[in-house]
Amino acid sequence: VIRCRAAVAWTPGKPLSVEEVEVAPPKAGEVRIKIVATGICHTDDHILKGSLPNVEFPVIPGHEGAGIVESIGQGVTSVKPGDKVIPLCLPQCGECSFCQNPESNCCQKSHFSEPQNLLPDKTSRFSCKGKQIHHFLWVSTFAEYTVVPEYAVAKIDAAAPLDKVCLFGCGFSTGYGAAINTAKVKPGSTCAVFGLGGVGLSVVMGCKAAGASRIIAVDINKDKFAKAKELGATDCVNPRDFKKPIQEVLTEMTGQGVDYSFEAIGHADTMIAALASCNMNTGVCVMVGVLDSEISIDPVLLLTGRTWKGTMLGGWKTRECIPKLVSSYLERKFNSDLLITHTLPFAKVNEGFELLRAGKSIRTVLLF
Ligand code: COD
Ligand code: ZN
Repeated sequence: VIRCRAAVAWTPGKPLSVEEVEVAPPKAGEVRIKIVATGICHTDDHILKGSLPNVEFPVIPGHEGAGIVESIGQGVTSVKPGDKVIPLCLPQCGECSFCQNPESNCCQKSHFSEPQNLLPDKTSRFSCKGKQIHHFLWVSTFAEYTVVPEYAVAKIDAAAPLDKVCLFGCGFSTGYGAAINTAKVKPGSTCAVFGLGGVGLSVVMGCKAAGASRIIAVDINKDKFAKAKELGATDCVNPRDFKKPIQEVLTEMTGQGVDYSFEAIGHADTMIAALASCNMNTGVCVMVGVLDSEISIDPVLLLTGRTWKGTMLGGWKTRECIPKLVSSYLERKFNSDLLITHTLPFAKVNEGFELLRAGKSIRTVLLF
């Protein structure tokens, strides 16, 4: 058993509490990882608020980390102690029908099929003050050591800087893949990206890499626009600057509406606006954000031919593709470092959340 620091969410609505926790050794088929760096994603804030379904308290959040294998359980063959890895909040078991389908990445061992609050044997490896602590999406990267199933670990290049590639555990991969894999943005096309956080700005990078000729970035916080332009946005629009609905503004700007729209905020109204912003016939709208409520839409929006899709971790088959993305990063095919605005010691995790809520950070990376 290892004793180390972790940030525990004891109940919804309270800040995280940095505690000493016990982390049990990995059982058969599991890997214990020393987390070196972890990003703060808005989804972690949803946990703290208690607004994410199927999460059980007390819990150790965090799902955007990178680290080094400390020890392995019986039967683990794909990684060994000392390997650099990214724990995967979307696993790739390799055996289910979705893993075997080349078109899909939503492994049936994902949290959506069965809550991942405990490891597959239905026990936790974490305890604190005599209490069992739950895992989050198995990965719980706000802990100095964490235990995950082997099929939720991606081995990456030994040269990868862990304080940078931790973003590939969620934000960068989700946004970049939403453009490249889910929307399959074509060269010369027009795109609109709603929400310029770490995820939305990664969508902007994906649209640019795919050769989009116009990328319209939409946010109510104009302080996000400079970074969006740096990453490839050609126009920046603040919905609050207009009286008419943003979908009308975008339709006027583009004639018929954009070819591809993306929602990376997680609100019902912006999801409908994003859908209505892509052109009525061949337009494709990708939902990246998780909803805070249900939505109802006019079916005519789809009847005319629009496509409305969602994406899980950008459509990447995680164990296979995340290491390749890391290699592309090392070859400087894109610069995801630009998303990191703050780096803080782990003890300042709550300060990191304050920066996110205040709209002052894109990604804060916490270092153990
Ligand atoms: N109109 C325009 N922009 C808005 C509005 C609005 N009404 N409201 C908020 N925004 C902007 C904010 O100013 C901010 O710039 C941006 O939206 C949101 O950015 P962040 O930094 O708060 O959030 P991210 O990028 O870390 O995460 C956004 C998600 C939508 C991905 C996240 O909240 C979410 O829903 N995650 C679950 C879905 C998912 O795919 N998860 C993958 C694993 S996490
Ligand atoms: Zn995330």
